[in-house]
Amino acid sequence: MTKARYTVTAALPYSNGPLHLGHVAGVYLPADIFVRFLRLKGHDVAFICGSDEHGAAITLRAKKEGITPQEIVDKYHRVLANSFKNFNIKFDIFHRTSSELHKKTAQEFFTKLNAEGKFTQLKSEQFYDEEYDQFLADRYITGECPNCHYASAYGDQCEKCGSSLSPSDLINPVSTLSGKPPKMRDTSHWYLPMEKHEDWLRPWIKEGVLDGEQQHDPKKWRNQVVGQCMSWIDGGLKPRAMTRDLDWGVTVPIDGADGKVLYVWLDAPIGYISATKQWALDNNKNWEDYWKGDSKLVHFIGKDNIVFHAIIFPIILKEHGGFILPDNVPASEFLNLEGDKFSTSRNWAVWLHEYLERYPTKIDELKYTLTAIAPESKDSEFTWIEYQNRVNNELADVLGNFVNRALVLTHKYYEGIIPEHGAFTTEDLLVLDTMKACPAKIERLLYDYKIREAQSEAMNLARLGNKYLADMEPWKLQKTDPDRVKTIMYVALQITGGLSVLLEPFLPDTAQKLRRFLAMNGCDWESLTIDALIKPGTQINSPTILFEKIDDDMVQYEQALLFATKESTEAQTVVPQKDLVEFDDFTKMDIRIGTILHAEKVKKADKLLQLTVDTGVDQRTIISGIAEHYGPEEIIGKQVTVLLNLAPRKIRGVESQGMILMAENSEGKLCFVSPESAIEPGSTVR
Ligand code: B3M
Ligand code: ZN
Repeated sequence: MTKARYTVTAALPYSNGPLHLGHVAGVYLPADIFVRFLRLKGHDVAFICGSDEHGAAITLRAKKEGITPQEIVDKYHRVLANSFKNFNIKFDIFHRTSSELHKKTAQEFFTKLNAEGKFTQLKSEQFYDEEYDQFLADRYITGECPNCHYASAYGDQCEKCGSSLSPSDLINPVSTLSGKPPKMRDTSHWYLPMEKHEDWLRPWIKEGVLDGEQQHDPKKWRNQVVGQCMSWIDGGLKPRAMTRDLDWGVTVPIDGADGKVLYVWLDAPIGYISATKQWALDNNKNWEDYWKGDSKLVHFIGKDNIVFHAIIFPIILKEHGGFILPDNVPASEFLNLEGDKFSTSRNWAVWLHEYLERYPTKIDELKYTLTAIAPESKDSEFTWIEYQNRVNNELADVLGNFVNRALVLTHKYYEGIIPEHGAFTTEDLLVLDTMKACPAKIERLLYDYKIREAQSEAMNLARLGNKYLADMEPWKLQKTDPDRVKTIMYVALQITGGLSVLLEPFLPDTAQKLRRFLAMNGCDWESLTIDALIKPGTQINSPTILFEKIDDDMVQYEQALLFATKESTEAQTVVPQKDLVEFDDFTKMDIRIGTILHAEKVKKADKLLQLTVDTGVDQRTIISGIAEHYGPEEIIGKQVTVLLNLAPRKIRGVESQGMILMAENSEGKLCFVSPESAIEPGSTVR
């Protein structure tokens, strides 16, 4: 039977920043393990990735760093590609969505779908920055989150509570360009009428059935993936705009679409196809074999990308026609870090490229730990203590110790020549049989995307070997029964050979080292089931230490670094000082202490309270936007700071005569500025 062909993709990272361990544990490492395993099993695989170089994520970063979007994507494409290379994550290609081939491919998709009437063109109103003369992408608008009231939520998402938003949901939206409230303006876009696709999506996702044919095994899809898709579909799919008003991206290839680019979530997944095309060109392959033939398409992603890969992209592929749909979308949950979410903006992260700079030789140590704690079915957490424990107690004390004993004793007793064995005892046979059963067991787990469990199975063999040597104590027996020791060492060396194969997908550098020690050539997954994986009489090489222990200093250093960067970024969130003003300007403001006499909610305005304040000068009405922070009852009698001579303004039909001054922290929390102890109303503040 010929082996299935696979097209495996790993989410294209935005080319606007480096990778942190959360990305690695959730997407790139499991994908790499899966692909290495497939290759060992003899499957034909295309392993595809690249950088996602369009969208507002890029232009915003460019603005922040004060360079052009092109410079940003060039810079981070290099950083990303290097990190993958140095971490020994081996894509067949790491392509770019800014390439000409990609633009052409994405435009062809759009043109075909548009010509066939698969989009609907709709007019809508969209936020516009009049000062900058441009429409604002969702990310270019910030404001207060309607759910958790975080002050700096984005137009598409609140990073605090995680809810997805649209710009019009935000309270008091402002443009991140001018800092001013944006205006609504008419625009028109091409929409994908997703609601038309609910009927085939349901059975395809839930049962794996498409047009009456069994296409994939739904039991292999992770619960959270099916769950998230079904809740989207059950909530009713809506038309989604496939174009954007933005000056960075793949231009919409149609007359009358000036200033418009393809929506980044239309363009990016097509990037998998254009990357495959480029790889095929470079390697004398046929890209269509991997997208149109009988290949199994597998998308490794994080959970925030599920709907794009399991709903939107499949719709696009199906509408285009001729393409395969994903066989599986193994999405990960999130990895947390030392008790908190990874956060790029707060710099709460361990960056892969920095880890690799500091510990260029500790690659498999990190791979092992990240796979052992991989957030496969629920969120999980990385801590430096866990890393230390995994490396010291598992890699060094179990795997390293076992291999070292087996090899060192072979050199000591037999000058490095693998001995012949005598009759096997039940213990010997148990160990050998367990090893023979390993490939099938691990294989089943890997084909089911249970990568974490698969690694733990492979490590169990090292555990068994380590225990076997500890129980047999060949170092004691050597004086009394050297023949028996030959058999023990033979068994231990077979297990070492077995590990050099089983660990290959997970710890490729270590597995290769083991094979070098054992003078094995090649790595054959099926070889474990045969007797004598390595033949007696083989001369093996001297071992070196596999894993050095992680000392407390390293752990403390890393923890300190993490907490220090967090503190310094938190310090940066303080609003910078404004331009200087003259003293005369300041004295123009009449600021006094007043007492709140009465407070009530303003009808149909969630944020506003109407206050009556004794200012010492008079009793006046002030409308204040504090209703989400204080209830009317709790502030009556409170002494507050009031700007008295602010020109009166009508708010919700009521004239507000002044302003209550509030202190606001970086998260938008408001509190009163009040005198230390009671003071007469009208006292001036200077
Ligand atoms: N660039 C989004 C992300 O990093 C994204 C994935 C694209 S995959 C086609 O979350
Ligand atoms: Zn929120």
